[in-house]
Amino acid sequence: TKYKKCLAFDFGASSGRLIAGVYNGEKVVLEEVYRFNNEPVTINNHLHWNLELLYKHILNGLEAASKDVAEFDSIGIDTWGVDYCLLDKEEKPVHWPFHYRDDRTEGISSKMPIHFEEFYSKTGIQFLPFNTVYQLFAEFKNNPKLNQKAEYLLFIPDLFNHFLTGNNKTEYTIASTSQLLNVNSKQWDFDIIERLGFPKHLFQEIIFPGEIYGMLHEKHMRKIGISNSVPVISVGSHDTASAVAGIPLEHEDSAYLICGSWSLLGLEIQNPVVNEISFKDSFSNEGGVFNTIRFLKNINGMFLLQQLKKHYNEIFTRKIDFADIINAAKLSHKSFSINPNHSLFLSPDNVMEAINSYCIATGQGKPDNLGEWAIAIYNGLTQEFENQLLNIESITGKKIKQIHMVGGGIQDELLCQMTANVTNKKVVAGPVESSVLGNVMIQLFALGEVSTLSEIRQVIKRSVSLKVYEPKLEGLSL
Ligand code: LFR
Repeated sequence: TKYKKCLAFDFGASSGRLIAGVYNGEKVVLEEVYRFNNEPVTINNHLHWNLELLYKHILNGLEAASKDVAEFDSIGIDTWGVDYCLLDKEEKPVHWPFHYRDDRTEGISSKMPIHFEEFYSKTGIQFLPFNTVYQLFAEFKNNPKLNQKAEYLLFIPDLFNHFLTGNNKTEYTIASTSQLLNVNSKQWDFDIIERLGFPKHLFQEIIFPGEIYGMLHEKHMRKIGISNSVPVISVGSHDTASAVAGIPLEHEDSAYLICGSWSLLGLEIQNPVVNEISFKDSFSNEGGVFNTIRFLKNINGMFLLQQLKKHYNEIFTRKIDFADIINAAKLSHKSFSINPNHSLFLSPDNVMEAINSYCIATGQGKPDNLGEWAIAIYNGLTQEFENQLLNIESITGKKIKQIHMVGGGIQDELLCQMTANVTNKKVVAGPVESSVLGNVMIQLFALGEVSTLSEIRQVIKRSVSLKVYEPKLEGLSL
C-alpha cells in the first residue's frame, strides 16, 4: 500500500486539535498539526461556543496541514455531543451555538408533554438536563419566532462539515446523543418530534460513519492552495464514538472508561439494552461505529480537577498546576468523598465550596486544603466508577474482567491506579489519543484500507503502547 494521510479534527469542551494520521498499511503514526483552546463566551447572560473563532481554527488548521502534511487523502471531524446550531434559509447560523452547561434548560423537563420513561423507551438515552431535546424545547419556548426562521438543525460536527462542504446532513452517532433518534430504527423519531412541536424540516438526512459527507469546497481548496479536492468523511463524529472505535478492545468482558471532561464508562454491545433497570440506573444506548451500541453512563470527569485548578488559582496567591493537585491528594491525611454526579458539580461557581457543602451535608466534616478537596474528587470519581461497573454487571449479566482507560485523563497515573484499586480490576491504559485514532481509522475504512472493526483494532494495537495497572490493596485507594 502507498501511505495514506488522514486529517482528524478532534474538538473537546476545553481544547481542540488537528492531527494527521499517517498509515503505511501496518500502523498509524500521529503527527500533531495544530492545537487551540476552546473557551466558551457569555452573550446576553447565556453561555455559547465561540463559533467564529472555532471556524477560524478549522481554516487555520487546514492551512497548516497544507504546509506541513502537504498532500492528504481525507478529513474527518469529531466533537463533544448534544450541542447544535440552527441555520436559516440562507444557511446562516441564527446564533452561536449554546454551550451544554448553559442554564436555560433548568426545570424545562417538567414542562414537556413527554416523560422520562417514554423518552427512554424510544431513544434509549439517559436523562441529562442538557440533552439536545431539552435545549431545543427551551429554545423554541423562549423564542417562538424560530418556527419561521430556523430551517436546518446541524449538530456541531455536522455544522463544521457543512462549512467545509456546503452539504447539510446529520451523522448518526452525534444524532444519537440528542434524545430525538429512535434507538431501534436509528432514524429520527418523528412521533417525539411532532409531539414536542419542533418543525419537521429541521431534521436532516442521517448518514453513518464511513460514508462521505461531501467534498472539500472549492473556496477552501483555493485558500489553502490544493488542486485536488478531498473527501470530508463522516466519522464517528461524536468524540465518544470515535474514542470507543479507537480502543484496542478485544474481549466482550472488557469495559471502557474514556477520561476527558467527562468520564464515560460502558461496554460496546451489539443490540440496545432498554429496560427498567437500565432506565433506573441511567445508562444510555448511544450509537457507535459499525452498527455497535455504546452502552454507557456519563460520570463527571477531569472537569472537576480543571475547575479545582482554575478556582484555586483565582482565589489563592500560590499558583498550582495538575502535578500539585495530584501530590496534594496523595499526601492528604484526611479522606473525603463526593458524588461527582450531584447537581452541585455540573457547573459550580466555586468547586471548593461545592465540595465543602457536599461533605458537610453528608456528615464528613469540612475539607479545607488542596489535598482534601483533591482527594474528595479522586475518591468520588473512582467510587462512582466502581458503583457503575457493578450496575453494568447486573444489567448485562457480564462479569467485567478489565477496564480500558483512554483519553487525556489517563496521563494522571493517580486516577488510573486508584481506579484499579477501588474496582479491584486490571486497568489497561491507552491510547491517550483514542478519539483521534478512531477518527483516522474510520477515514481509512472509507478509503478502503481496512474493512472491519476488528481489523481496525488490530491496526490500533500495533500502533500504540499500553500501560497496565494491577489493583493494589494497600495505599492510595481510601
Ligand atoms: C464527551 C462528551 C460526552 C457528552 C458530553 C457533552 O466529550 O461528548 O459524550 O455527553 O461530552 O456533549
